[in-house]
Amino acid sequence: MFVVATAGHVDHGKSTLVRALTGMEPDRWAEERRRGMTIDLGFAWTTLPSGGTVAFVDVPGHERFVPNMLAGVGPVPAALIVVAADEGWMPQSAEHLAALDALGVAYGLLAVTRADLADPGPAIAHARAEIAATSLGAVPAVAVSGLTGAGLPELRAALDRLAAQLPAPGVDDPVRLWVDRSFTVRGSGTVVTGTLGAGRLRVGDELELAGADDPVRVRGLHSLGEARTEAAAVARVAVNLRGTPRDRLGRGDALLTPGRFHHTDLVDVRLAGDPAADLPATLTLHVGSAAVPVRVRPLGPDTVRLRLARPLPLLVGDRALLRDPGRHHVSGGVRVLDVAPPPLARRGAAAARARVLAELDGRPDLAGELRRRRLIQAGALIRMGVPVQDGPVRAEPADAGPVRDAPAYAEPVAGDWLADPAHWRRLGEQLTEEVARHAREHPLAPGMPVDALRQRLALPDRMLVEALVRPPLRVHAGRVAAASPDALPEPVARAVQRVRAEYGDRPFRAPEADRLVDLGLGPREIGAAVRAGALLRLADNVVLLPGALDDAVRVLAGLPQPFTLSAARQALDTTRRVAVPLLELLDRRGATRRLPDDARVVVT
Ligand SMILES: Nc1nc2c(ncn2[C@@H]2O[C@H](COP(=O)(O)OP(=O)(O)OP(=O)(O)O)[C@@H](O)[C@H]2O)c(=O)[nH]1
Ligand SMILES: [Mg+2]
Repeated sequence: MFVVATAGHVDHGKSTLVRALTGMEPDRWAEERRRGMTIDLGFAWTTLPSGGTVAFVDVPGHERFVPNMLAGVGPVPAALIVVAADEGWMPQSAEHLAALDALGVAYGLLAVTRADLADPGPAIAHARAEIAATSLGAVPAVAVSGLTGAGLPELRAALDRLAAQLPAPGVDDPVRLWVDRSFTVRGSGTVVTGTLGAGRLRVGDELELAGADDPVRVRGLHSLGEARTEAAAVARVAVNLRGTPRDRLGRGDALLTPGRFHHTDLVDVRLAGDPAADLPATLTLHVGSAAVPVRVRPLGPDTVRLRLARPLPLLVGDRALLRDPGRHHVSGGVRVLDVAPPPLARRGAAAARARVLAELDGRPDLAGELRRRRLIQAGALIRMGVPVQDGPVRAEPADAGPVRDAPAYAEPVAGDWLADPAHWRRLGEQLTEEVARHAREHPLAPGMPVDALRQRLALPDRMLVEALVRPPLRVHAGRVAAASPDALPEPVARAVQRVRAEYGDRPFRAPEADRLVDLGLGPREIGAAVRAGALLRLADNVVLLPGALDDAVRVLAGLPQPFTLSAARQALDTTRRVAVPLLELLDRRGATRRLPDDARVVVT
């Protein structure tokens, strides 16, 4: 299926043409039929000569109903522009065309209707010239009469050719279904309709609805009047929602694949074409089927910041339209550059931001996003419309070209955190410096707490601190410190050296308490040396050199088993002060076992 929206001045024969092509009535309301004028969107479809299906979104031409028209064309990438042969190009012909241009619609057809009333030649020439100057470019033109049926076969063939040109939809992309109608069906509840431009919907799916805490559930699906279990883009769909009251949603809301869209009320955008210098401070932003008042803050020559009156699920690269509802005037198209822009608090921030925006073109750019954001979770980027790994790239209008040279994949640095490589390197260096500075200022502390580092480096997650730690640094017990004893503060290292020199040949003699004081080894210094593996602590103020445990086991194994404390003390040539805690430590480590009579054996 492909979907085409009509466009054109009031009374130029859009609905008549749709009716003649499909045999269906696009004017759904009695009031429309009574007044002979379309007020709201109409929907109809037919089979083309190729066997394919075309669905029409028929829009009103009257200037009062331009917002309805925009809700219809917003999600639709192709247009059937209708001009009456006897009236020619008119104000809403121009406004509708400006809207299509602003939205970047690149596929279309011109139908000059009422060709039974006047020579269609001049209207065709004028309209084609106007259209050629827009995103639609040169379009095929067909002269028709909705009254006599002349030209309809040619128009059907032209619709088939148009369908063949349209880019294939991303059927695996996330769903963003802009609601254009909602109503209640007795016995079924709330039903919404829309044009599914990408992705697929299935009965039973859970979808996200902006502003709702709970997901909504698809209870039933219809497309072209028939019940389906699944509908894939492109399609007109009617979605029956389970347990969602009718007043919870309506035109301008969107049903979304959960977790794939960022709801934003602040976007930086580029104005298309030659932006008017005097853009009003408040305008209406039209995107998808939504129309939201916005405040406009100029940034660069063609870039502005928009503050939306309510958040919308927007993606980088989205096309939208700004309109001045008071003046019945399309101010122009915009392309979304950033859906999570930084606040502009500091002096000069707006100018700096304008320079950044000058470099952006609305094409998702992973490397650029990482450079600007430095550190971000992959999920957050995906919700902005920036793919973080190889995958289907969103269908782009013809002018957008291929996605620029950017790494198609970024390796997370921790969890799902992605980092700009240069920033990550700098953070690593900063961490090393912070740990060294901390060690200088607190020489006896067992390293710098991970949380203190997280704060110093302004990191959002402890996990990132731990991922930044590289040898010789290591994380131990919530602190980051050098792993090697070489990192001992100089006086402690010297004291340990003295202990080694004095006690190296009497490995089971521990320095007396007053000797430790002489050496400058207080409890904190001993703690630092023990953590660095330079000393072994048996009890308060009882330390040996590392390796003493293994040596002791060797000596004790040479004794007749079991052995007493006194035998051990003599064999080790030491005192009770050392022997008692030493044996207890060996017991705890399972190297010796204490028997009921207090004798011990070496466990082999
Ligand atoms: N003679 C002749 N009359 C036509 C033709 N197409 C439409 N009309 C008449 O023109 C009038 C307007 O036609 P619609 O189809 O309602 O026009 P529209 O563009 O849908 O109008 P809006 O939806 O209100 O913008 C009706 O009276 C139609 O009967 C045509 O090809 N030939
Ligand atoms: Mg109509």
